Amino acid sequence: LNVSEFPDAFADKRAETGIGHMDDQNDPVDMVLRLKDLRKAAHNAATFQSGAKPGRIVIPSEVAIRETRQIPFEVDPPEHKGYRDLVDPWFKRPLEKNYRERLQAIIDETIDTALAADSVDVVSEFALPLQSKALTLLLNTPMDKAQTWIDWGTHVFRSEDSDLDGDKASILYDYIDEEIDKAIASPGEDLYSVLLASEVNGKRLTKEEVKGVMILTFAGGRDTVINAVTNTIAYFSENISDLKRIKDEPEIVNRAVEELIRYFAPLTQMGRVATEDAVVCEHAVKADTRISLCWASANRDEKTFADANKVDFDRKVNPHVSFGFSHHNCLGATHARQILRQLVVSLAERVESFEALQADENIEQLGEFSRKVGFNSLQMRFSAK
Ligand code: HEM
Ligand code: EMZ
Repeated sequence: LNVSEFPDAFADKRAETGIGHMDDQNDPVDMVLRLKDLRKAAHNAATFQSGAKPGRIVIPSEVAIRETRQIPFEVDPPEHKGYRDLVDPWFKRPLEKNYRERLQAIIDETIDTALAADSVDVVSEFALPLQSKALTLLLNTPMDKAQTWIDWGTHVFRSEDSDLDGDKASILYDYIDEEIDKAIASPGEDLYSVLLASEVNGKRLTKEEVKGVMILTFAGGRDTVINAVTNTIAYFSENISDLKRIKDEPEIVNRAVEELIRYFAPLTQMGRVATEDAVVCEHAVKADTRISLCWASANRDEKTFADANKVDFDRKVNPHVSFGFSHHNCLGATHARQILRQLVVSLAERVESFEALQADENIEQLGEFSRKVGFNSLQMRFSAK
């Protein structure tokens, strides 16, 4: 088994033309593959908008299964700022001591379970429960809510047999509607209640807007975190000396986590819709067609990242775009980073080795490209120190 390698699917096209192409539900996508072009396009929200029809900037497009606009993700500047300023402080809470302590308890318990078992599926028995339990901290809801979310599986809009699962989406929408109604009936200290009591530009958020923030919080932070956690364990299983190094030099953990996130790029790409005829990397883009910002490709751009296919914890400059770039950079990054940092340190302290027993890779088919983004399942034996 080789589980620790995540090849660069875009190298040739990035060098040749800088633009890839894929078809998606009769709404094709021109993929921006070079870091410099990606940054320029991400900055230019007037020409490359996020606030198109809800679901359209996601690839695969969710237009067929979603009407609610995700906030602040599908809102452009200048309106974006009001929403972003509202939620920013809430999403910084993972830096607080109390939050970190409660997160540590969740991580400890997850590692205990893995060490006690003969083997575990890292996706469904490690990363998924860890992500779901950690999300109760971010939402400030009771821990017992996590079981419901675990039962939904790894993606709220996708299932093993379908990239767009409308039935699954309805379960999420109905759940959020119910939780919003409960928060209206008896407000608490949770994210639903806080949003319901908030104003943006002097106006109370509507129920639909609150729903838009909550859908995004459930969807955006799910398979991304699950892939990041699973891939981290896959990486260390075949590079155990790197984990031993963290034990000896825990001060490098932040750099190590950034490098792992660069390498994995858990979200491959995100779309934008051209508001006018435009040019990207000498390529004509017609008004009302889609481009994508391909984070995964830009992270391997040799012009910025020497030896880009190598995981190097000593990489000094690491301007990766795994968490996006410009206005819409990831709101959940503080939470995701905190999970990964504490997880890596804890694994370094407690785990002697990992043995991969069986792997089913999750390969995305993106037109001319296929990219390994993570695993559908990964059976592993954890051995204690
Ligand atoms: C935005 C990646 C975890 C919530 C983004 C963007 C990327 C990204 C690339 C930019 C999208 C764009 O420009 O259109 C990731 C990765 C994660 C992760 C790789 C894990 C390793 C999370 C978590 C949450 C979250 C845990 C919350 C629970 C969001 C939100 C936005 C966002 C709300 C939109 C921000 C805005 O529009 O201003 N994420 N994400 N993400 N992410 Fe994450
Ligand atoms: C959307 C997206 C957010 C989308 C920043 O990314 O994540 C995807 O996994 C979801 O399917 O709806 O939330």
